Amino acid sequence: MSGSGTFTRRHVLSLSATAAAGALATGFLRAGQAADAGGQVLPIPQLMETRKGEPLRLALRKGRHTFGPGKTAPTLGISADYLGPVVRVRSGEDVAFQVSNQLDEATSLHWHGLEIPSHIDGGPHNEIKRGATWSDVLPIRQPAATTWFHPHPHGATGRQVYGGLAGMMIIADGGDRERGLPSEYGVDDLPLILQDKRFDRTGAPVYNPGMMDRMHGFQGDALLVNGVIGPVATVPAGFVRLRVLNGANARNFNLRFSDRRTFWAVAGDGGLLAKPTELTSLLIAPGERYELLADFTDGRNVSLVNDPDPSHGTMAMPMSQQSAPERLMDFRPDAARKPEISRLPGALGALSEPDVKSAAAWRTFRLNAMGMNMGINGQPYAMDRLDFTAKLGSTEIWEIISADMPHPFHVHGASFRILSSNGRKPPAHQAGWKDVLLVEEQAEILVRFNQPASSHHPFMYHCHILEHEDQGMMGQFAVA
Ligand SMILES: [Cu+2]
Repeated sequence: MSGSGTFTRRHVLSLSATAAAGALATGFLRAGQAADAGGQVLPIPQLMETRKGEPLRLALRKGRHTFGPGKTAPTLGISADYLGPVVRVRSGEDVAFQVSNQLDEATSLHWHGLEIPSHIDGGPHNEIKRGATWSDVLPIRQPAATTWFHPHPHGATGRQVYGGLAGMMIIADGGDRERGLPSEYGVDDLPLILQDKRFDRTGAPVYNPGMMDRMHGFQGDALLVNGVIGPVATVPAGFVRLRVLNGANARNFNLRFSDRRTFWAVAGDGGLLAKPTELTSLLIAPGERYELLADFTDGRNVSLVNDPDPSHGTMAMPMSQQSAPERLMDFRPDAARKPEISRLPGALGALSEPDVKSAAAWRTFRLNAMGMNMGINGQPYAMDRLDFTAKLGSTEIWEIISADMPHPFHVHGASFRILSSNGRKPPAHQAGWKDVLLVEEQAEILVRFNQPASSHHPFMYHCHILEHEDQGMMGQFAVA
């Protein structure tokens, strides 16, 4: 068995005893650190909101951060030591941003999930040089959703995101109270940014992808929520909204509660579903977001756990080396805090059937490894090659084929509906608008092009396993 397998086994926790959750079984314990009996409190990123006449200022900078009971390590962050603030904007508003690059290298800041024109999308063509500041206004013209932002410089995205450069953006529309959805940030509306890391003996995160990591994506053996290992959240004993973002470089998370209680998906990448969708487990791929409702009305402590990844490629072999559930975090309902929401909401919004007949074109994208490169349709990404042009205002059907292993496929500046996935209709929680889809073998999506992109400044489509993206599993298109 490989070293990583041994390491994984070492921090599998007994799920029978949530009380034992304090035993943070990580590499840190090896370093002689005593485990904090309760685990760290779940960090809630600072909420940043728009104020009239003032741009939102984000600084991409170096920091120092403590991931668990261990030494503080050098990290990267966005106006923070690790990760960034949660930026909350309103649907319909124009939001001015100033993004300053205080790193030692060039970067960019991509607004993942925002439907905005390509010249402000923050892709590889939007380079922010070392020491420079990018300023522009983002017109928010889409429904309420959970989106995020992270660097996208070609070839360095994996390293920069792994270092800590990522933040969540919430698009709000003011309708949550009426819908009966929890919306008090940090109380019953919690951001959960899921990641994984490898640590060295000093507790510093390591990013040194070897050949196997470049093939399969760089996965860590310690699981993090909002930048810490095994945190604990105290929550009202009612319904709580969890805005889950998979911000890992390559790992799929397969979530469930330790007591197998049901929970509900209320939104996917692009916004609300028609109604809450009951689930007992949820697979979430890198780049994807789901808004979940968890029911803590029984007042019992419960853990969120990660089961082995069931996804498989054309070889029908599970990708996961993990063999047992691993604890992600604990929830402790506080009966003294009166819950704002104690009932499951009914209808959330209207969602029309995908209009397949309207499609103006059909395209096929085959995602494949090409020796030491990764590519799409036999070509690695080239910044000066335009792969195609879509018509502004049109829709197209795209067939995506994962030629070897599952790849999370992401499109910039355009949302899509899933028509089929491995030959089947999508499950209800994937029936809404999306911008990332884990393609295990083959999928068909209906993509809508509402935002313009010039040939000099195209939109990206790519695998969201960041090591694959950095090695060229990416293409670019204009919309005109
Ligand atoms: Cu991939």
